[in-house]
Amino acid sequence: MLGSCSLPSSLRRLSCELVWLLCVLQVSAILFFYARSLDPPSASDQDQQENMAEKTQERPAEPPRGEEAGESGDKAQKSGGNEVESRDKAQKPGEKAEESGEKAEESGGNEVESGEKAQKPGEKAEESGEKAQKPGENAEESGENAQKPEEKAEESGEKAQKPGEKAEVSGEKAEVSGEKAEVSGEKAEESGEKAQKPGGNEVEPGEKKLQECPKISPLLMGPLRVEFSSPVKEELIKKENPRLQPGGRFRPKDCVAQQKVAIIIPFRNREEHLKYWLYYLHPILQRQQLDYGVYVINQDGDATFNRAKLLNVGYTEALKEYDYDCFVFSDVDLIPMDDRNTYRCFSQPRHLSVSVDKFGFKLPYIECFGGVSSMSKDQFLKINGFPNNYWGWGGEDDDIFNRVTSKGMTISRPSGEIGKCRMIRHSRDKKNEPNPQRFHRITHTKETMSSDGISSLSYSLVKTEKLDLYTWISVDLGGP
Ligand code: UDH
Ligand code: MN
Repeated sequence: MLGSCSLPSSLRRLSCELVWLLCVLQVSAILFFYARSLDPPSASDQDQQENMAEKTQERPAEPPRGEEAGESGDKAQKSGGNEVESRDKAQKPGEKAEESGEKAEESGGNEVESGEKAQKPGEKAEESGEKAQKPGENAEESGENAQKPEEKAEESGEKAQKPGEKAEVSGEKAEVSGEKAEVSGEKAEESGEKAQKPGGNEVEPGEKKLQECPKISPLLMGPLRVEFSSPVKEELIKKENPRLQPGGRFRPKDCVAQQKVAIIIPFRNREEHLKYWLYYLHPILQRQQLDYGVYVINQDGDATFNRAKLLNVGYTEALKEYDYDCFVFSDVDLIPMDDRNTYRCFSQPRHLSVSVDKFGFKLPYIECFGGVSSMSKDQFLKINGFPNNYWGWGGEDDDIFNRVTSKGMTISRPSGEIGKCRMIRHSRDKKNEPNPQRFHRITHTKETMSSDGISSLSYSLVKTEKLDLYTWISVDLGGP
């Protein structure tokens, strides 16, 4: 046995008890630590971990680069209260869009995009589901930095900001090499108009003699953002176009414009559309370095609408005011999406609204000449202007097409890319129902065009007014 057992019995008992006590303590200690290792984490540990997890989840995502300076959140909202993606920046109408490397092109004739569907003249394609967007940004005065026109507009999911918000500008200088292609080969095709000489060649002593503006404006920007979700106020348009003269007139201050362009808008009861048109077009036309005036030709009264006759009136009235050599005829609801689509005249009558969103950005049919078109004075007179007897919707544009081709001219068009436009969504206007006679009439253009046109135009002028942003001409056209 053990040596301790040889001690006196009291001592022996004591030492045995101590050994026993130690054993008990040791076992309890082992049991304690073992039990602890099996326990779930304490409440405090768990809280800590969950809080950590929550914090990680709740932590707001990092704002996209560049937004810290107040661009995200509530600022990134339409004036109508609809949210826009906070990372998207506002753009001025005519401001930079994303780069695509696409080159400007000039189709130079009747060429259209591949894949387009031919349709009968007189019929129009159905709407394709136009994407509403908000007005772009502040108009830009000519002379500001612009960007490469080769840059392509962001097409999908593109958002803008409410009118008046600052746009992101890439800082690149305007460079229009992309447009060279658009007008290449057109030198000989030019409408032959002589450049307007500054002050009729008279230069005051000390006055700087102005050079002719370059063939391609260095101020062009290329693809633009265009959208119509926030209404535009006239005051804003005025503020953003401080260089406009009464009547919506403008001429470049640093050079003599290549062409004097009257822009004619057929109109009745489309005030909201007109504001968008002015908002987007004035800055574009100024960047295009045109000597231009805007004429809104209002059909007074409630007789059936007559678009072509209004255009004839516009031609006549504009010429009473200034020696225009080019006429652009534009629906009030069509906005170009690229400022390289120059609102000027070419060697052949030009169709400018080549690819409209409403028609899936395709030319609805090859003979299409509606929407926005341009003609020099000579071209217009050659076809005896437009027909006066198309009352109601449709057919008049096809008649004009027939007039052009019957006189041996062709239709010039920008490329499908440069010719992109948006149409403001609208329903059919009262007193502009489809004209049932249109199919018949367009088969007789050749016979009727010499007697029906600018030569036979008659109307009564109701009012002419030079407003800040346009010249308002209200006329009574009579009726069918
Ligand atoms: N216009 C007016 N007021 C009118 C009618 C026409 O100002 O009451 C002018 C305006 O410039 C317009 C142009 O004439 O842009 C051409 O008319 P439109 O816009 O009615 O022609 P569009 O080819 O016709 O757009 C589409 C008919 C509506 C179909 C709606 C189906 N969803
Ligand atoms: Mn329309």
